[in-house]
Amino acid sequence: MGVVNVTPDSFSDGGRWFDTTVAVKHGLDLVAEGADLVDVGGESTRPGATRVDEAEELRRVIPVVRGLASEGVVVSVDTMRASVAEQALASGAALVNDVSGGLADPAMIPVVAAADAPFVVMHWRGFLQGGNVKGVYEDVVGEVVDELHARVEAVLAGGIAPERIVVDPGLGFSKEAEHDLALLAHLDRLHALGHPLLVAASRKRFLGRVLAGPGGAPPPARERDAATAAVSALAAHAGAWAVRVHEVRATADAVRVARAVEEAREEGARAVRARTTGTTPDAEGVRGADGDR
Ligand code: PMM
Repeated sequence: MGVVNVTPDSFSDGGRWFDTTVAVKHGLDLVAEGADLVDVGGESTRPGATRVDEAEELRRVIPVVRGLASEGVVVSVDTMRASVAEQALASGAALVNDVSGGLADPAMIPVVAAADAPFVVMHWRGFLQGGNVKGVYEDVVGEVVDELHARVEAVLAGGIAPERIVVDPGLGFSKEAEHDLALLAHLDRLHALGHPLLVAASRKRFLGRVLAGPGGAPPPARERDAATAAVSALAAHAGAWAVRVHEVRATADAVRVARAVEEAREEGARAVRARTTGTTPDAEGVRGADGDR
């Protein structure tokens, strides 16, 4: 999932894609680099950001959604507002990505349910006005899993079909670096919620912390893409459905390699099974004549 932030103030790429034509071109470039879908957002969610009003969010997002969808791009809309989600879906968006998991706007779940659209439910503990508040955990993985489970239940109760729900740990949202790393170390527990998993680590603060080392200065957001690609490989290996990134090429390569390694592991397991059961790997289709592997 490639990111197009149509904002003047996102922490990672603020202002670069603020113009509609430039934003659409950027989304198409991300697809050419390997993105399967493009996430379009018009409101920065960085800590302390002031909310944009509805009219301005619509003005930023809808033309970009329409422009990309008309080119055949699978578009996701990154919004906490039901009205923006509704108009984006009507303009060709295929998926709604709500960092509040439906908490910020009570009309969101009904709108998504009525459209029968896929819905990303992110772990969220509220607006982060005044810093990284509410980021206190005793057991971050357990608490995030439990809180996401509760949101999934609410979303299901609101009429969104189970197969439409994607879950996301919300890296960096009310979380310090050690929380983000613990969540990445235990993606299997998020996976166990039984829904496709989206991981959005791209350029985030915890990567800056890791790269800085003890006492060092974190590199700026745009110098965190190699680290992002590394997390993408790890997330893909852990079974993530998608990774949300600003720079697609490196991540697309990382995901391809992770997939190839996974396939080699599966082939190895098949070969071992074949040895112990007497069937040949070819008989199991490892190198099938139909060329489908
Ligand atoms: N993070 C940001 C924006 N949208 N959506 C999902 N599902 N998960 C996230 O972690 C997430 C998101 C903030 O990052 P940006 O400002 O670089 O887009």
